[in-house]
Amino acid sequence: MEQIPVSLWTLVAGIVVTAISIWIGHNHSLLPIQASQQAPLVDGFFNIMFTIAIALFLVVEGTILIFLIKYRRRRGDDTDGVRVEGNVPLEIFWTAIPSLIVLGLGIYSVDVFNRMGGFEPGSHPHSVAHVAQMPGTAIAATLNNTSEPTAAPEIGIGASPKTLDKPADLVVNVQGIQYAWLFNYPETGISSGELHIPVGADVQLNLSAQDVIHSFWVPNFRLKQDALPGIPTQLRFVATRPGTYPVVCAELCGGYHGSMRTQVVVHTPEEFDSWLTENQIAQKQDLHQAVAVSESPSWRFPAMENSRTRRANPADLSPSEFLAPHTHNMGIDAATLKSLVKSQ
Ligand SMILES: [Cu+2]
Repeated sequence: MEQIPVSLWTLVAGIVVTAISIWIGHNHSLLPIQASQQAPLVDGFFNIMFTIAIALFLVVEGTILIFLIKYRRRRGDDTDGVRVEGNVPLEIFWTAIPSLIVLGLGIYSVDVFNRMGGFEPGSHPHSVAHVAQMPGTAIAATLNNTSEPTAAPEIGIGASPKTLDKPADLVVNVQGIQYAWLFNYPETGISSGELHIPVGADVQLNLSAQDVIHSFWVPNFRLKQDALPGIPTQLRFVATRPGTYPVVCAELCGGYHGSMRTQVVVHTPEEFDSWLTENQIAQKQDLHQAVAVSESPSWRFPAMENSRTRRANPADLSPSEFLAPHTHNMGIDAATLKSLVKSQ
């Protein structure tokens, strides 16, 4: 042991720490499955930061452990420890290394943000064709109170350097309300409580909020964008993997914020086309029914209709009505719930 020089030990330790850090940094399962073109960019950045964090952790905690054992107080040793004044080269070294790391990460993050489209929101005017093909859809669009933008909003994640001069393949207007997401397809007049998109399409979401700030977050896409009352924002992306992924409101927006969830369904192009056709027909029928019973609550939110489960607007429900479906799973009956809500 004593014959091996410290420099050699340090070198070996350095190689081992580097190898372990890189392996863990690229083989952890902390993040959900990637489902958008932006996801690998974000994860590449995360993995580098995670690798550095693991290396730092191993160096700091490893040194503590070695010193705890090697320099422990021996039996009968009551002398003072060695007086250490400081070490200027060492201080310069451990200030310079973190500075370089932070600077490098900063530059890298700007590059990732640029490739995600963060620097080009609203870069090109995008006019949406919203002339309704069917007699009903024009009315539906008006009643859904969807604002129809003529240019892409200037805040958010916009075109990536690759898609800079092209309009998006599909535009969806997304409205956050307490406590739901409403999706409106201006080109077809479809309204939905879930986001349906084709895989591989360049999708542009135009986000708005009716009441308070909400945040549209799809963990599998690694994308999150605030929906602000009165200030349009956008989120442009390409989904790369068919499947169903959660959409979460990531901005505390009121009492039932936690239930403000829906899903994004990424279809194959054929599936998406049949979804479009099905829903255009279904909503046309709903509209005719709705005209007949104009005061039915579902009339105000045709968006909730397409899932065929008649859900009312959450904002119109009393707390106990809203909570009823959830309490079923908690073993609370309706009467208890009512008394609980009343006693608040
Ligand atoms: Cu919300």
